Amino acid sequence: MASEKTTTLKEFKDNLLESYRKEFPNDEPTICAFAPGRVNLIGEHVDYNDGFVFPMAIPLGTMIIGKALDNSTNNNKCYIQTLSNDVDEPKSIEVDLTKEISRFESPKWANYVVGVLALFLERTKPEKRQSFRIIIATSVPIGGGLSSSASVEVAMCTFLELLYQYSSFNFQPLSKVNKALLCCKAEQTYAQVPCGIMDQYTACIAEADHALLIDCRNNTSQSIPMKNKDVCVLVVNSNVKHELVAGTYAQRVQHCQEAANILGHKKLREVSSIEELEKARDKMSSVIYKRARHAITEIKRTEAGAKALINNDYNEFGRLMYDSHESLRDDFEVSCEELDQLVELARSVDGVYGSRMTGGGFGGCTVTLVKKSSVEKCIDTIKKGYKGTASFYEFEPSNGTCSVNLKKD
Ligand code: GAF
Repeated sequence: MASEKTTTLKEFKDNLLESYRKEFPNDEPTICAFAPGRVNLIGEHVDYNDGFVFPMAIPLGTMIIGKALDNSTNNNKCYIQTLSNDVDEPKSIEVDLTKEISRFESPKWANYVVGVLALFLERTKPEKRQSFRIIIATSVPIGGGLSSSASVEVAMCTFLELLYQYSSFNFQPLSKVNKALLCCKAEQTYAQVPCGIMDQYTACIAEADHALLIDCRNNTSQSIPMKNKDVCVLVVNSNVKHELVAGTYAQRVQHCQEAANILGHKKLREVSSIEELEKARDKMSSVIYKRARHAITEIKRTEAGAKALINNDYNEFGRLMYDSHESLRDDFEVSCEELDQLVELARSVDGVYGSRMTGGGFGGCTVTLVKKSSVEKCIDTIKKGYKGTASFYEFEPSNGTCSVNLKKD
């Protein structure tokens, strides 16, 4: 098989349970929480412009296993450990629940977890704070543009919901949308990435066999069936991570806001048409103009893409994917040589409907819509032509976050 094998949730849970038991013998965990990563089919860099995005959850994600601890014997401490091999910083941290929970300078991964913990406590105001121990594992490639960070945040929030359901009588669960908003805020404030809502929303709300058309202006969505046994969503990881990412993302957010301000709108979503931008072209620098042109056209492409998929018009959807890639490459300038090469190689194969970079950019993955019968050919062509070493995933649209009471399991 040319694509990577995806472990089932059961295998993932069994492996993590084994690691937990090795680390903490005779101390059985009680809660298991999972949240998926996502692949965005179209609608890139428009969530923070209040636009439409069209992602689906993938069967890779983050799993957290753990248990409540006795507050008094543990001095109100929480013990948090990651099993990720991708982090070269310390793999465990402690949090004191009697103190204010502030962000970590290091390890960086800790902020995705403690950010959610801090905001969860602030939002739900439980009658008492509960100590716990957790270990975290993720199957989403880090820095691959498949939203590993949101999967950690949402898995953490799901873990906390179950922890507090068990330990507090008055605990009021969060709505799915509020949960996504909380996790998004944790990323913005603790990890300090000014991201939009797409990744956390998908991890909370996605449904198996459906893609999600999310309207990021009012945080509502429509699940669109995406099960066709003849069509495959092929995700190709370029396995490159360029250094540029963090600062450049924030800069793109700022460029879009600048354009919206010049046009007299709160967000670029409010721009009625590309003509409105053209009329104001001499009021902005060419860079700001190009950023705005990407966002405005990408929002329209995403709405059109969802319609095409509803009509099973894969040719039209594929055409929009190529346009999206070109706009991200030329106007938004977030692609890179490797991603461009992957898209062009896919494009050369008969049976490929469309292909584009997916996620924040500067490395990471492409997403390709391809006839099932042409998948092997597509993988082969990329393997032969790509200048690096790529990994391949065939993804089915998956469910959002879930949790299990391990005691009942
Ligand atoms: C990252 C962000 F977290 C998302 O909010 C989104 O902006 C995406 O990049 C680009 O579409 O995943």
